[in-house]
Amino acid sequence: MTPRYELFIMPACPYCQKVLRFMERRGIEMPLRDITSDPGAREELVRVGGKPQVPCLFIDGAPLYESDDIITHLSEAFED
Ligand SMILES: N[C@@H](CCC(=O)N[C@@H](CS)C(=O)NCC(=O)O)C(=O)O
Repeated sequence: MTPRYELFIMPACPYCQKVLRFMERRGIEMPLRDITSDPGAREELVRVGGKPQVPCLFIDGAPLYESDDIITHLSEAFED
C-alpha cells in the first residue's frame, strides 16, 4: 500500500525546489506543508523531526531529511 506522504518545505529553499522539480518531472503529487506560512507545520516538523530543516518528507509520519535522500526514496517508491 502507498504510504501517506507529506513534504515540508519553504518556497525559497533551493533544496526544496530541487525536490519539487523532480516530483513535477515524475508527476508525483502529495500535500505540501509550507513552514513559512503555517506555524503548525513548523511546530510539527520540529516536534517530530527534531529540527526545522527543509525539505523533509514525512513517510507515514516518519521524517526523512536531505533532498538527495528524499529524491532517492521517491525514485524507488514511484519507479516506473
Ligand atoms: N543538505 C540539506 C540542506 C537543506 C537546507 O540547508 N535547508 C535550509 C533551507 S534552504 C534549512 O532548512 N535551513 C534551516 C535549518 O537547517 O535549520 C538538503 O539537501 O536537504
